[in-house]
Amino acid sequence: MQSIVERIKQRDIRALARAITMVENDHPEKLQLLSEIFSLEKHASYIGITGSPGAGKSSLVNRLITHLRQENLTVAVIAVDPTSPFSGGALLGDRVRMNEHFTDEGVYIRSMATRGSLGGLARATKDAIRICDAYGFDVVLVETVGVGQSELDIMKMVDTTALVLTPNSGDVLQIFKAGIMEIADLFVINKADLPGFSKLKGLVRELIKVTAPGDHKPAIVKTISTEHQGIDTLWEKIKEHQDYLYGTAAGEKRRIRQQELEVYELIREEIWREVKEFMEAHPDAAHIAADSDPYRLASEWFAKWKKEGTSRGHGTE
Ligand SMILES: Nc1nc2c(ncn2[C@@H]2O[C@H](COP(=O)(O)OP(=O)(O)OP(=O)(O)O)[C@@H](O)[C@H]2O)c(=O)[nH]1
Ligand SMILES: [Mg+2]
Repeated sequence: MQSIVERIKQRDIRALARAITMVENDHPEKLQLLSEIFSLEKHASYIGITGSPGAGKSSLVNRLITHLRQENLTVAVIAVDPTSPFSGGALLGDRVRMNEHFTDEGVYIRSMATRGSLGGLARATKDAIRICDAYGFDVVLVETVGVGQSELDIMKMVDTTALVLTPNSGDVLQIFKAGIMEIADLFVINKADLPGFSKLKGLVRELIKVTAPGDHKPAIVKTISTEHQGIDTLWEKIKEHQDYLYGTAAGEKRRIRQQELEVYELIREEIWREVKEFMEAHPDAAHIAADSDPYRLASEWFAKWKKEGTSRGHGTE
């Protein structure tokens, strides 16, 4: 364990990859690893890029990488595709689109797979972000497809989330979905070369008026990623949002809230791990029938675990 963390400190890229695989596979020593990782010095900005399939997220990420490298910033990209169990397809596509950065040592691109992680893909992704941060990247970009629960979870952890929309795609419906306004720190209207840009911008502007009464109104950025247009503005707006987060009381409050949510989530995951192990090792464990009363069983098992399981001590594996 120590050696992996040591190697990460020494910027061994293979140790970084190995650590991410450990969190993906829910390795038994995961929490210890992450705790050690967390104690390392970090300073990365966490940026989320989300939006529907084909909106141009990878193209934007690719352009952003180029822009950030020109500013001498190092970048880790984590591509998440919850629809694919192995993310092979997503990675292949991204390899094509981010090809030019593959030999650059200041850029690391990784796609996340679900595998067996107890906390799911969202949990593993959050851990991977932290690992990239500890390694020393200046910016961690997270690309997720769509706006399902898993993406919302991931986006709650990043500093700044950009929602990518495209004109004439019915995309605007996305922003009416529950939770999306809450996480969109800025809107990117990509493919602005296609007709319908002004209409979409008007709609988004109206929506922001109604739903974001706070002191930080999300910006709307126009991009044409295929023509390198708007990327510098996008980065500027991301930085403005970072200034808000790290330079105002409201931003500070939001960061504390994010941290709280993460602690609760980790506790939930740890309790579940222990209860599950307890149940599986218990002689009566298999007695759940199709017509069992789930409420009664859940409270009985929880009570049983509290009584017998917690007193037996930990580390049963
Ligand atoms: N006309 C136009 N096409 C674009 C623009 N940006 C991206 N595209 C095209 O849109 C397609 C999808 O781009 P991607 O970057 O793969 O989109 P994505 O959101 O990463 O897609 P998934 O990861 O599959 O969800 C590609 O064919 C791009 O060339 C743009 O600004 N204008
Ligand atoms: Mg993509």
